[in-house]
Amino acid sequence: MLSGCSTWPSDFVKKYKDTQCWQGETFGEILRERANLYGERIAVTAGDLQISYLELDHRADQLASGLQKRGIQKGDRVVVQLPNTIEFFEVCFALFRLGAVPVLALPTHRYSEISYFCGFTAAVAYIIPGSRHAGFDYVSLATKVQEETASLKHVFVTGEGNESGFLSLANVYDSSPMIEVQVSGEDVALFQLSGGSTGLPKFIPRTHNDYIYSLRMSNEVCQMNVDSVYMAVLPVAHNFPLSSPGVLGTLYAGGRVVLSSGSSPDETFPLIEKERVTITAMVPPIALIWLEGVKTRTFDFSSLKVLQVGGAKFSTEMAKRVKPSFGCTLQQVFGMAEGLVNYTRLDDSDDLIHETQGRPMSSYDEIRIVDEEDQEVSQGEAGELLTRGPYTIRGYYKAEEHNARSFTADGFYRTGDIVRLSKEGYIIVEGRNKDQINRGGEKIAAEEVENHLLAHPDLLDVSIVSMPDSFLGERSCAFMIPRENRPTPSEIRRFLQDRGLAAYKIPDRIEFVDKFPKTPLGKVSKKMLRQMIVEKMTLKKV
Ligand code: OOB
Repeated sequence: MLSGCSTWPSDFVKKYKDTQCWQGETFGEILRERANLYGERIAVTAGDLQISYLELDHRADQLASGLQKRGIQKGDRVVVQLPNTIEFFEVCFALFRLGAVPVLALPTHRYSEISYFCGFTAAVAYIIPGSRHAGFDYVSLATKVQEETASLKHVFVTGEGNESGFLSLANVYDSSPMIEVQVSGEDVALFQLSGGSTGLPKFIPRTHNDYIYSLRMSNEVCQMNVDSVYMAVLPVAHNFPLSSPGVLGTLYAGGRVVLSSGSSPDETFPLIEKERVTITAMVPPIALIWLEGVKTRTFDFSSLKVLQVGGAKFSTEMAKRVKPSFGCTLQQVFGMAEGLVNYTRLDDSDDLIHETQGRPMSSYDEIRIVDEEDQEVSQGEAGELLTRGPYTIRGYYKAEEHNARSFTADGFYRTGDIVRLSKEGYIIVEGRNKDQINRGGEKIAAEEVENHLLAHPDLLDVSIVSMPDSFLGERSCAFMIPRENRPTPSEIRRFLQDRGLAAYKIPDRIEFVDKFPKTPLGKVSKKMLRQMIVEKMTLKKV
């Protein structure tokens, strides 16, 4: 395995192989098999563009060959920051074939995140959209990052036309065959990024074996098959639309992926009708917009069978509106890039679908719900969810110290989620004991943003907490103790933007205080800060 990654102990490896969870398949081989099986059938549609299984297979080969000629080898890390385009698939499958490891950045990541991803993983290449995407100039970002990152030999840009000075990916495809690379199921296929609760994001190594197993199980639970049409609304680099069952599950099943460039009803509803979409996935705020949007628009949703909602808690009240509004089954999805994914089942009772976040997709998933002393709570009580299983990692990449805290001695991942079990054994997410804000599915590690703010010369101390929000579920609120000069909130926001922090991490609200409330042990009490902001918001409403 890639150095810096923790593998499963040998008895677990044996168990997961004996039970056929891990079948030794790799993504490179899967695409080849699907191309043989489905040939001219369309694999991915994006606007007016489409690519068949056969073409995707060829294009991935040619790109792998070209990347290989430029020195990209097995185990090399490549930061991939692409929107929902066909190139995303060609790039990922080319890298899978080479045994190189895509580090899947989100399109919203900026200098602060990207420079860290490239530097920490010692990435050899960074792949970006060539033209401005969503108003952002990735070329300038890449220029700066490459100047500062010694390992970064290549920046490749996708799309038509290229005045950046970087090499166009289109010129890398090479029809001479690549030198075959031995890639095994146990190799790392890709790096997902953790939502995180500490100062810096963590890298999540997912192997071919474990990730493909998660696709197989997801496909079974979500009843994916060759007739499935999955519409990707969320950015495909994220674990949910990538693998639960997402775009990769769809390709595994021989179905068709439809890429949407946005999530608004105006973009997605006509696409559902036109492409006869059968399944799609979203975070709760998008579901809310859809539920409102459907009131004033008439489209044919009859092809839509499953609407998945996950990434953050979906309220029971909203959940109840899905079936009457769209005539399809709601599926709640509670997952994490580290592994474990819970689904409500398509034939579950309405009560389970409305009120719970599902149950683990695999019978080999082990879960424990524990109190602060790591003792299992009694049935129905709330506690922290710990998990281990055939597709849950045993450690983050090169993060020994952090791993010692995030995993138990016997390999359970501490999710930081507070959950309880319903009487049917389904999980209900109650809250969280990690220092994170879940802003409509986008995760913000409080400490990461606090560290940026502590670099501000006029701030003495900072503490960031969540505050309730009717649309996003939560937003972030930064409490600050200023020094002599008190900066204005807009100065602070600009400061963070100038440091290249992704926009969704910039605090929604800023509150100045003289001191922080403390716990009896003298630590800043985030609980009391959360109460303070709720009280302030309630007072304002009255
Ligand atoms: C998904 O993955 P991540 O890595 O962005 O975030 C994981 C965390 C969970 O630990 C939990 O705190 C929260 O997001 N979460 C939910 C939830 N789904 C995720 N909290 C409440 N209700 C839910 N339904 O978010 C992710 C990965 C794969 C599939 C789906 C979501």
